[in-house]
Amino acid sequence: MRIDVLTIFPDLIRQVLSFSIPGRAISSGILEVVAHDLRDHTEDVHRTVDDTPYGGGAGMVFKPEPIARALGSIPSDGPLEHVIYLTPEGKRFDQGIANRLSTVDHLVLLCGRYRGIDDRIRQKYVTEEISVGDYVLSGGELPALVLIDAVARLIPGAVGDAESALEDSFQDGLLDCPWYTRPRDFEGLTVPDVLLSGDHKQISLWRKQEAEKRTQERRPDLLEDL
Ligand code: JDQ
Repeated sequence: MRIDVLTIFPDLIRQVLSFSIPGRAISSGILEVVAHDLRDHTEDVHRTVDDTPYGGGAGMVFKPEPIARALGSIPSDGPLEHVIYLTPEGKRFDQGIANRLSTVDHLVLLCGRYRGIDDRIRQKYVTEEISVGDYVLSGGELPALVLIDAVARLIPGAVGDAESALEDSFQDGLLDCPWYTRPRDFEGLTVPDVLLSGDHKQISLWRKQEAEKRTQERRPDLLEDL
């Protein structure tokens, strides 16, 4: 899978993605992330990417031309099919969207700043708008990294067998069960006996029950359309 990221902070994207599961997916060649600096697609000496909004108001808006030129520089056989704009106005990101995007060959992620981008870029080039949650961040880079992390770990081979993404409770729509490691007694709190029993059928039944109990208590909304 290839992911192109359009941003004024390409080094932020590259540095974060050098770590952990996305970093390994990139090193092993199953994921390629290309971060493009929108300033490289400007034509003035000041490398200006933003301008004041028509109609007035505080803040700046990303000019359309550098974005259109950056999109045009991305190698592709046909038109770009998955150009995603990260924005609080988008569809809320969830595991279902991550699963769908992980099956796609090529993604383009567009990161705005300030008040966002000129709306004509959305109208002409953006195919999907995604929000990572109902709070306002200062730009699209952290949302893009959230999306890349969630998608990268779903690519076959990105996560070791031990931590297989298929084992994630979220894959079956539930919150996770409690987990324990050594020591058996930590500050007077002990590990549930069933986990020490060696009875794998009982252990997996207990984990399923705990996951259901937690989901019922904390996120009953997740159980609604199960
Ligand atoms: C941008 C901003 C006020 C946007 C500029 C570009 N889920 C999510 N939260 N915040 C974002 C996404 C996000 C994404 C891109 C962004 C915020 N801003 C700041 C400020 C209104 C709209």
